[in-house]
Amino acid sequence: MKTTTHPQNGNGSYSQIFRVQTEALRAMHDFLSGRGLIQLMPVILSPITDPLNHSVDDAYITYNGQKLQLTKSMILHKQIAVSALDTRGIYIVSPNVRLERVQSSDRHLLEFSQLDIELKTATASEFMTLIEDLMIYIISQVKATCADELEKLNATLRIPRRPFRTHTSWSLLEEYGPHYESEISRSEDDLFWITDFQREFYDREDPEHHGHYVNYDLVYPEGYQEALSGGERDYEYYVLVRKIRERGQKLDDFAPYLELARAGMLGPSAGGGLGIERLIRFLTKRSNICEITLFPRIPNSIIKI
Ligand code: ASN
Repeated sequence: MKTTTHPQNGNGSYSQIFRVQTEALRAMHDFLSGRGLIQLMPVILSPITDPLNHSVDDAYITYNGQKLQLTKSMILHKQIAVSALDTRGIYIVSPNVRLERVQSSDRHLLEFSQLDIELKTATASEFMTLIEDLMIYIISQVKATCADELEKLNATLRIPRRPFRTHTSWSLLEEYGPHYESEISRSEDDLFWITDFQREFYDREDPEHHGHYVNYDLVYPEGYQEALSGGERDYEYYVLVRKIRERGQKLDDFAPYLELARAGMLGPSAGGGLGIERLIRFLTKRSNICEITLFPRIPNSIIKI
């Protein structure tokens, strides 16, 4: 088992990297608040969290006899919040803990930050348009404010052109096989979308095409892979119950969320989550995600500090 060293990158580039991060976060807040979205604070402890589409070890704590999980993503709270509030949409910079089982990876951290966004009553295409504008804005702002830093980091950024190209997951599976996302990420030179994945119960099933989903991943070019994943949401009690059962998951694990659904307190929305460390890795063109965090939590290694 590896032991993580500190600091990780050892090449004096932290100050440039964190300046890029600061400007990227500023651009994110300016853009989203300018579009009328409101910022919420994160939730870290809850009896419910995202079941995810891949298995990780659960991070539980017990408090006052109650078993609580650390947040894997704020999807369920995000859906509840956007339904309750009178707003166009919400965003949260949220810490996520995912105790990954991968042996080694240049793009996974056990603890990372996710920019979670959810738009009330939006369609997938409205959400995707917002994200295209957001990514163009962040990249343009970083290019304009961090020219020296990018030069020192030897990072060249292209401003992507709209609309971003779109592929379906099943057409890519046919063309490239099971590792299609990494393969196509290497061959594209602009950000692009992959749509229609079979995954978590909260992503909306396409009512017109059985077995298809109204969801998406935004993917970086040059081999940097996934930027954001999300979808339109299912919110009706009986639909959610059927889909949780179909996935072999327990209704009890989502009881407070399902109670709200049964009371009609969830509504239609579309959203997604953008990994902040992956964004900074892409903007600074670092090869390994642990180069852009001071205290990296790397899968399958000892955490020293
Ligand atoms: N953030 C994602 C979403 O909004 C969920 C996730 O991270 N698994 O759909």
